[in-house]
Amino acid sequence: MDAAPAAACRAVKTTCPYCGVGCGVLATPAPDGSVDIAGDTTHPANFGRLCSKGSALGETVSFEDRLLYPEVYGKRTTWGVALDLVARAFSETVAEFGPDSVALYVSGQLLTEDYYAANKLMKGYVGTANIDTNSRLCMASSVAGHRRAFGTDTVPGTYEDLEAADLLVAVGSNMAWCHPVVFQRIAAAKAARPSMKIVVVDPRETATTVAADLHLKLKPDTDVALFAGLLAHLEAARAGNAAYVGDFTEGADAALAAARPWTVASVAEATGLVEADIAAFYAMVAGTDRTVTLYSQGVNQSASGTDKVNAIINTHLYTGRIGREGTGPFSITGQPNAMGGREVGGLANMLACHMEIENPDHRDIVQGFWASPAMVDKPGLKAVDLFEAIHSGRIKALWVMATNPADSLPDAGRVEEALRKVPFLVVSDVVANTDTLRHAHVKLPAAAWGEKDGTVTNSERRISRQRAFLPLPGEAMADWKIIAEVAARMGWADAFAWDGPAAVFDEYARLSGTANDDTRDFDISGLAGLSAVAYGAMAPVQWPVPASGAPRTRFFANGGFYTPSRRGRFVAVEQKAAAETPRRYPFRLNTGRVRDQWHTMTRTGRSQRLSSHIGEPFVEIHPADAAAHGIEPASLVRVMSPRGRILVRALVTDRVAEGTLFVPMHWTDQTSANARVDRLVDPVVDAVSGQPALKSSFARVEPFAAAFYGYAVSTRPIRTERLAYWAAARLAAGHALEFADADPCDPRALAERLLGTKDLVGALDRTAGTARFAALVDGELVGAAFFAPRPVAVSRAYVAGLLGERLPSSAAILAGRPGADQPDPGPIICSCFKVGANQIAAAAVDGAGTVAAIGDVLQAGTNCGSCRNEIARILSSMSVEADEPERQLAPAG
Ligand SMILES: Nc1nc2c(c(=O)[nH]1)N[C@H]1C(S)=C(S)[C@@H](COP(=O)(O)OP(=O)(O)OC[C@H]3O[C@@H](n4cnc5c(=O)[nH]c(N)nc54)[C@H](O)[C@@H]3O)O[C@H]1N2
Ligand SMILES: Nc1nc2c(c(=O)[nH]1)N[C@H]1C(S)=C(S)[C@@H](COP(=O)(O)OP(=O)(O)OC[C@H]3O[C@@H](n4cnc5c(=O)[nH]c(N)nc54)[C@H](O)[C@@H]3O)O[C@H]1N2
Ligand code: SF4
Ligand SMILES: [Mo]
Repeated sequence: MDAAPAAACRAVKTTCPYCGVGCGVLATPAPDGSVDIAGDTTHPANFGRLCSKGSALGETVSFEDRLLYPEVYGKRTTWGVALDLVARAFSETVAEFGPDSVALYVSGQLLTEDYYAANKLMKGYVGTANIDTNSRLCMASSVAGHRRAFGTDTVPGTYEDLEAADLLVAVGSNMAWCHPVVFQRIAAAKAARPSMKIVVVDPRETATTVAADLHLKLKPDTDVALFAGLLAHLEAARAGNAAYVGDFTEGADAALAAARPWTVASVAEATGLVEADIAAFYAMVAGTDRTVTLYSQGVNQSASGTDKVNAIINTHLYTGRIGREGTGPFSITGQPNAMGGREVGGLANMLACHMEIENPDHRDIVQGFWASPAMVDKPGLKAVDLFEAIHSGRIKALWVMATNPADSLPDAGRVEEALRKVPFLVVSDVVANTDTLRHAHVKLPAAAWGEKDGTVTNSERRISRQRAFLPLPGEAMADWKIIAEVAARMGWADAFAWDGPAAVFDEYARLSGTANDDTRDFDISGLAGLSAVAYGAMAPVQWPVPASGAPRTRFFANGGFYTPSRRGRFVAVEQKAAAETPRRYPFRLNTGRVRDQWHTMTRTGRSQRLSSHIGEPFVEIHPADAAAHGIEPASLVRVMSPRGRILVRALVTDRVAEGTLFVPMHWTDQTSANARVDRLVDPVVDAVSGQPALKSSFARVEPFAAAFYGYAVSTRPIRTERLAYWAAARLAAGHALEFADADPCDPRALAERLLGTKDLVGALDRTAGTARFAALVDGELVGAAFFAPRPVAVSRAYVAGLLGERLPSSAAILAGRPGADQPDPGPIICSCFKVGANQIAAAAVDGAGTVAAIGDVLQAGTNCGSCRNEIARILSSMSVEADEPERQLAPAG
C-alpha cells in the first residue's frame, strides 16, 4: 500500500508538512524529477492559499543530502542487519534492566499511523510509557490546561470562528510568520469587516503586531496577571454569563476569588503596560460577545504555561464564549501533526485516543483491544527528564524519530552529552546530516514528505491525508513500517502485521470507538472499516466522526465536558513572582521563529528562495542596550548564559524592549559556526505540563572583537575552515557564506581556501583595509569574496544575482553593488518574486502607497502573501536604511 508513485504528471492532493494550519497542496511531479506545487482550492484549511514555505516545497524534495541507506556504527548495511540489531538491543536491554530502561523520543512531524505504531509498541508491548515527543516542547501546556478545564484535550472551535470573531486576541503568537495562511484568513475577514478588532499580546513587536488594533507589549511571563485581571474586570462589569457558569461549570468562586485582588493599576504594575491600554483591552473583551483568544508559544513555553492557558480559558467559561460561532479559546498547533500525536497518545502521560494512563478503565479498554502482554500503568519520563535519565544511567537505549533534540531541547549542550553517552542510540531521519544524527549508532533512512502516505490532524481537528507522489529513494522506508519491522523482530509480528497505513488507521479508528458512548471526545469510529481505496480517497474531515450519533463541529456550547461531573472547570491561578535576575546575566532571552525557516532547517535550508529572506542567525537587541555595550548594528555579538555561548549578528531594534533579547531557534552546527540558541536555554519546566520555558532564560551580551568580516558566494559549497563565525545559505546559483574571525587573516589566501581556487582577480585596498576577489571561468562568475574591517557593505542581493552569470568585466562584481543606473534591490522581502526593501521603498516614493499598489507595480506580496505585513511596515515607516552596512535581515521582525 505504500506509495504507488503517481502516474506521470498528475496532480496529487496532499497536505503541507510544515505548520499546524494543515494546508491542502496539489503536487504535480514532472518527469525531470521536479515537482510543481500549488494550493488546493478545495481544502477547507486554506482554500488554495499557501505561504512562502508551502510554495517553496518543490525546492526541498531533491535527493541531495538525503539519508538513503541504513547505517550501523558508521557503515552502510542492509535493512535486515540494522533492524535485527535494533530489535536485539532493545529486547536485551529490557530483559536485563526492565522496560523502563529503553525510550523513544518522537515527533509531531510523524504521521498519525507512525505515531500510533510507536505508541502501541512502547505502551502495550515493551510495557513502558517512556515514549515522549517534541510536542512536550510545543503543546504540553495546552494539553494540560485543556485537561484541567475540559477533562480532555479538546480545541473547541474552528478556523471559521477566527474569521467570524468580532474580537481576536492573539497571545504569544506571531501568526503572521508562523501560521501565515490562518493569519491571511483573519486579515481578509478584517478587511471585509473593518469593525473586527485584533489585539496582540507579545513582549516584542512582530509582523503580527503590525496588523493589530492594539498591541499589549507586556513584560515577559506576566500573562497570568493580565488574564486574571480580565476575569476580575468581567465580573465587575457584569459581563459574565451566569446561566452558563451555573449550568455547565464548577470552580468559578475560587477562580474569581483569586482574580479579584487584581485591578487595572496592579495589572499595570505587574505587566509594565499603561493603564489606558489595559482598560481599553478589558472594555473590548467585556463588550464583545464574539471573542476568540488564540495562543501559542508565548503561552505554552513558560514555567507558568499551564496557568496561562487556564487564565485564558477561565475568561471564556465565565462569559460562556465557547463552542459558539466566533467564540472560544483557540490553542493553535505548531507542527503538521501536533494534534494527531496528542490524539494517538504520543505524550508520556497519555494513552491512545485521549485515554488516560492513570484511569484503570481506560487501561483495560486499551489493553483488551491491543491484547497487550505488558500494559503500562504509570506515566513515563517527559522529554527533559528523559534526557536527564540518560545521564543518571536509567535509560540505556534510545530511539529518536523525526526530531533533532541536539538542537531543539533546552540546555542543548547537556543533551548532546546525553546523546554521546547513551549506550545505544538509534535515529530515524530523512536527511543525512543533523546535529543529532552525528551521535547515532544506527541511522535509519525514513521516507520523507511526498514519499509517505498517511494522515495528519491540523489545529481545527481536521484530519487530512498526506499522499505519496514520488517513488521511495534509495532504501528509505515509511516510519510506521520501520517500527512494525522492529516490533516483529522483538516477537510481536501478529500485533504489528499491518499491510499498509490504511490498516493502521482502521485499527486506530476502531479503538477510538471502543467502549466510548460519548465518554470520550475523540471518536473517529465512523472512519473505521475504510478499504485501502476509500482511505486513499479520504477527504479532509473534522473529528469527532462517531459511527453512531450526530457529528458536530464545535464543543461545549451547552456544556458536555469530559470531567467526572461533565462540568467545565475553572482553575484558580496565581501570577508567579518574577524570577530574580542574576547580576551577571541581566537580559531576558526570548527565542522563536522567522518567516521562511522551519525549525532546524533540514528542509527549508535547502531552498534558495526561503534562504533569501533571512540568511543569518541574529539577536534582536534594543538600541539603548546596544549602545551601552558598544554593539554596532550588523556587528557580531556574543550571547552568553551560564550554560553556553553563541555568536550571532546584531539586529539593533526597538522592536524588543530594553533588557530583553530575541534569537531565532533555527541555526545549527550544520548551517553556522556557533549559533545554537538552545545551548543557552535553561531547562526550567512548567510544573504541571513538563513543558520547558524556552522563552525566558537569563543571558548577557558582549561585542565580538572581529579582526575582519567577510561575505563570499560560490557555485560550489564554500569551505568554512575554523572561522569563529560563519553562516551558510543557499543561493539560486550556489552558496553564500557570511563570516568573521577574531584573528587577522591574509585575505587572498583565505579567499583561495574558501572558494577552492587560486584563480582570483581582485585587489586589496590597504588604506580602507578592504579586499575584494572574484573567480571567473570563461567570463562566468563562479565565486567572489569580500573582506572589510567592519561588516561588509556590499549588496547581497546584487552579488548573489550575478553568481553563475556571464560578466562583461570583473569590475561589475568587485564594486559589490550595482551602478547608479541600476538601483540596489536591498534585503529581500518578497521571496516569491525576489523583491527587495529598497525597491518597495522606491515604488512607494513613486506613489505606490498601499500594499495592493506595491503588488500592482512590483508583484511583491501577490503570490503567497506572507510578506504583506513587512511591506506594510516599510510603507508606514519609510525609514529603510538602504545599506551601510547592509544587513541580510529583513526590516520587519
Ligand atoms: N516560519 C515558521 N513557522 C512555524 C514554525 C517554524 O519553525 N517556522 N514552527 C511551527 C511550530 S512547531 C510552532 S510550535 C509554531 C510556533 O508559533 P508561535 O508561537 O507564533 O512562534 P514563536 O516565534 O515561537 O513565539 C511566538 C511569540 O511568543 C512571544 N513571547 C515570548 N514570551 C512571551 C510571554 O511571556 N508572553 C507572551 N504573550 N508572548 C511571549 C515571542 O516574542 C514570539 O513573538 O510555529 C509553527 N510555524
Ligand atoms: N529555544 C527554543 N527551542 C525550541 C523552540 C523555541 O521556540 N525556542 N520550539 C520548540 C518547538 S515548539 C518544537 S516543535 C521543536 C522542534 O524541534 P525539532 O523537532 O527538533 O526540529 P525539526 O528541525 O523539525 O526536526 C525534525 C527532524 O525530523 C526529520 N524529518 C522530517 N520528516 C521526517 C519523517 O517523515 N520521518 C523521519 N523519521 N524524520 C523526518 C528532519 O530532517 C529533522 O531532522 O523545537 C522546540 N525547541
Ligand atoms: S501556512 Fe504555510 S507552512 Fe503552514 S501549512 Fe500552510 S503552507 Fe504549510
Ligand atoms: Mo512546535
